[in-house]
Amino acid sequence: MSTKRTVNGHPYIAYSQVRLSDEQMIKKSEDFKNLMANRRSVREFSTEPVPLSVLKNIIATAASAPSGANKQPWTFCLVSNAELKSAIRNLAEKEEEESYSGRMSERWLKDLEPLGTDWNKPFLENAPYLVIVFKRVYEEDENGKANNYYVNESVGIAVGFLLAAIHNAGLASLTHTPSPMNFLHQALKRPDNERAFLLIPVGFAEKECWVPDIKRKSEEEYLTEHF
Ligand code: IYR
Repeated sequence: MSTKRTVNGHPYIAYSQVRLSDEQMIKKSEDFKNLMANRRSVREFSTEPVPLSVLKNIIATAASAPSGANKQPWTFCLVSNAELKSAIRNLAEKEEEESYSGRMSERWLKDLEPLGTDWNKPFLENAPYLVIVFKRVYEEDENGKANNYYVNESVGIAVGFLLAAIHNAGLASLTHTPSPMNFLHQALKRPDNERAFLLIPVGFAEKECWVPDIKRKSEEEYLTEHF
């Protein structure tokens, strides 16, 4: 049997799904749930280096995510250069200092208190890698500009893949949202059609690292069943 055909003039390839037994499915889904339940956002990063090939694999996993009309509206900037990390830290801290000392509401600051965040962002220099995710709002060719579809949803899904891949590789991450983050556009010399989406330090947690004792919602809170 041929594994290639044409549908409405477009090339298709045969897709064969690996079929697991119920027992295998239950075991694998349980194992993955337990793996991901152990993921935590970390703010204390060690400066210990990480092999570049690990980061390449992680980013390739993220870039395999589904997207609106398969436009893959993302660019991942991988930063390890010390001067660039330091410049990004300075620019982020300038914005964050203004946010924490006036731009954020009292209620917001109160909500963040248990997480112990402030404007000081040493992890932007300490983590061996920063992954800065850009969304591509439109594409431009000789026929002009065309908006991409479901850009936030698509890039959000890719970041979900990214965070899972980072954790699966035994590394720590933080979803950092300096606000506003357009300074990243200039710092990384991105084109007009890109907007900064998220900044993710990646590396090993400090040997002694403390994270807040957060509670996750129970199944009764996050699931409604309609059988
Ligand atoms: N962007 C700031 C503030 C911040 C906001 C939320 I919502 C968080 O969950 C955590 C931090 C910062 O990165 O400190």
